[in-house]
Amino acid sequence: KPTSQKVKNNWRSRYACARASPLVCPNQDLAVALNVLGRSRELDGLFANALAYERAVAVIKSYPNLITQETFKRDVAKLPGIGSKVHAKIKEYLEDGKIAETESILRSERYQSLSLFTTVYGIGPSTARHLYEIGLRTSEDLERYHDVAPGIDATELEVSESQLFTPNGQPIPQGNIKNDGKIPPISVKVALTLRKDFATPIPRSEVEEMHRVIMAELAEIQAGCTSTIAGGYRRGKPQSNDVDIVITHSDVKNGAEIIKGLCTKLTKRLHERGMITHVMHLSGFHTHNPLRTEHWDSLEKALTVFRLPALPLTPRSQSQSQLQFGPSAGERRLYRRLDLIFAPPETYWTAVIGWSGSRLFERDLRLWAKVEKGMKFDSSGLTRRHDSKIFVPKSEEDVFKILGLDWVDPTMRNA
Ligand code: DGT
Ligand code: MG
Repeated sequence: KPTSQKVKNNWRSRYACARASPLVCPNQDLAVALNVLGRSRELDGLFANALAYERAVAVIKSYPNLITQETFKRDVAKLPGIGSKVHAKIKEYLEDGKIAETESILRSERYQSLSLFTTVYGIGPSTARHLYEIGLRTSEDLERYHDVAPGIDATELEVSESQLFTPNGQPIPQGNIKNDGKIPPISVKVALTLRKDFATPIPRSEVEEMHRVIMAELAEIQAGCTSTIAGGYRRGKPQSNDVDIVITHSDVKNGAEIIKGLCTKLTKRLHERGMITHVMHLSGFHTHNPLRTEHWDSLEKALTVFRLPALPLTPRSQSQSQLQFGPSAGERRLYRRLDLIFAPPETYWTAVIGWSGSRLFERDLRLWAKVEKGMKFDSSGLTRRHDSKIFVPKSEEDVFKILGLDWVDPTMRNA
């Protein structure tokens, strides 16, 4: 990264993409307390409300000083995104050291149940509310309702794994969640089975190991590919919920042609190796996915379930794994959510930015491009609106330059 381009401390901007947002900010406790309010609005389906809180939290995350009565009045109260409701909550926090509504939400059975239900892949806020309304509260209730064994977990998959495989990269619908007849990308039974694995955060070392293994497999099918681990990992999160890898080809001239169909080929290969066990989406076709309704780009991608092979039982690996704190030889590896995104060289950098997040940073990048620059930004490219002129950025820095934004390091995109 060029050190010459320093981040301008533009914390007053209304756009998250023009501010520096560290992973942990000087007002972290306040941000966390306000975030609970936003999350509860989201679980209640009040998305405009939730977004308002999300914006306010992001504004606070970029504020570089400790918020006190004085700095609140002087700076924070005047910032865009701090409306009257949030204003009152911050005031309360400064006076009492806590927000009463946050405390009561965290204690409430409804919030706890809805939060729990949405940890199951494919269950969004509206299905979660339905399950709550018909009387479900705990994970045991959820298991009983879906007729699966109490305490079911991923070890269940070991025996029946062969039938879960997805030949031709096609997802096999394994059942049906009773939410308006929509077929989930993976059955509720499988999702329940994977719930605990998915809820276990992925340490950076495992993200890197997955990336290594995947790129080695890709090199067997196609030489010359390059990649970036995007997502929360790139923003410096010590642990991630899933792994997002953006891939292109180093041949700038023929890369677009070379990567065509490569996503499907790689997915199949990883599937044959036993590493990809489920596919929720593969470029070319969409399965219904209630969690990703917002914004789709036109890149080839595979949204999958992935598992590293168990470490071999050799004396060498045993002594190695005693040294490293990782999994020991023969131990079950956890199932992980893996997204593979293929971009032609021309749109590689917009894809990398588009998949690095955070969600709000991306949202404001699109808004900034549209409102301030008359451009259209998304992971699959950068165009000028009035004449559809296509920009071809040569680097990540170039994207910021074209958009007229100061450089924001990925680790400062945690809006
Ligand atoms: P986490 O939860 O630790 O995985 O944290 P993130 O920030 O990696 O969250 P994730 O993986 O859901 O998303 C990473 C970024 O990728 C997000 O800021 C926006 C982008 N993204 C995710 N899903 C989609 C999608 O379906 N379409 C497009 N265009 N972008 C997406
Ligand atoms: Mg991610």
